[in-house]
Amino acid sequence: MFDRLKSQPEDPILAMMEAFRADPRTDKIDLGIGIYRDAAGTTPVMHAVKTAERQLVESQTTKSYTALSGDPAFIKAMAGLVLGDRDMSRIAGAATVGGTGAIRQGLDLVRLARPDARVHIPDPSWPNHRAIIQAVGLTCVTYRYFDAETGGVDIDGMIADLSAVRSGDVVLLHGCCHNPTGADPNAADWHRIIATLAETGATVLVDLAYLGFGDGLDADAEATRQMIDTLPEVIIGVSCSKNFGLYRDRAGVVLVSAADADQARVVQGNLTTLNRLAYSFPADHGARTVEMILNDSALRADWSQQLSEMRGRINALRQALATALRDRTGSDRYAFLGSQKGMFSRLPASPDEIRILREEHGIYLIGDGRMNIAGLSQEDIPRLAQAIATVCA
Ligand code: PLP
Ligand code: TYF
Repeated sequence: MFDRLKSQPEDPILAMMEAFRADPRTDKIDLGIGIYRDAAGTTPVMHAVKTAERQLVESQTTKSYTALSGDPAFIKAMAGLVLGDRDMSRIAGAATVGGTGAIRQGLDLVRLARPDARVHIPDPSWPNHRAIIQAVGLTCVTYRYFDAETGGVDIDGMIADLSAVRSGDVVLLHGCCHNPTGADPNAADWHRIIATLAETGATVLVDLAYLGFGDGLDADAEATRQMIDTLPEVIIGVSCSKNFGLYRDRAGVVLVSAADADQARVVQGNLTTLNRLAYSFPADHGARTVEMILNDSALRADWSQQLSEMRGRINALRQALATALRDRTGSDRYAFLGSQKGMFSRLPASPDEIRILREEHGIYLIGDGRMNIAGLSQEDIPRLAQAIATVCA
């Protein structure tokens, strides 16, 4: 049996995490995997999470199974967080194993409905998107997205490619804080994107893994909300890993906006079945912690405040790095770092330059030049800027 197995390719991001761990240098800088770090270099358990977990330990009387689609109060609270006070009658939802589980269940739902669907992802995208699309047996194609010259979105190229999408296909969009480039469409761009999608009849899959890391919770949900208001079918994969700092507890939700309430009921049954086939009941601890925070005004305010401090730290690091690079290079070629959104930016560096940064300077980026800005400390910035100015042509 197992002699028939082929070795699997590594995830480039997780491979870089292992390489960093194995490096004995004490002054190494990890800008690889997308994990938020505070000024002390730690990934904190958020205050509201600690408080909610304490309350949960004290008050929980049973650990008996929840429902196949997870705790309904969690799904409702997450739907409220993402969609605001919209009518939920045509929304189906299921708790999942993190945002990855949400993307997986969303794509499996597509496979059940349209096994011949093509899924269009941005070029570039999170590597797991293509891997999961292919694993469920769907066809993966890319649309133009990033303009490496400006560090922004190639909106004309993107619109041209999306115009050619067929009805019955799926278009995957990063709802905010694009991974790996940090380049997000602006409000006018979103307007064009949504109008184009409305004409194609495609189903949209929104990946929301960084809600609250760009401009704020409501601002980051705005494009997704407009899609819900305009398009008949939208799938949303939401992760609680980054914005609640719950990474290993694996909390996430898949929300589906269907054409009407009857269709939403059928979708709900399919999501429930997909959970049963994959793992029966989804994990509850992280989901319940999130639900307790969102439904308690004091905990929610505390969480939202800490999230805005995290966002503020990332933005301050962006400004400081852009300024340090302007000073050292005497040019504005790195100004894009200051205006991009979320944790990531992509350095326009060759594979060789990225290797030199790693081998000679102990600075770990992903091979495509992606940097996790949230992995930096203010003290790292002069050394990082000097290294980039020295190594990159
Ligand atoms: N989608 C994107 C774009 C991501 O960067 C990530 C990574 O965290 C995920 C989905 C999945 O997140 P999770 O860790 O919750 O599975
Ligand atoms: O892009 C990142 O770094 C995060 C973490 O298979 C991650 O999204 C990376 C790879 C992966 C799962 C999570």
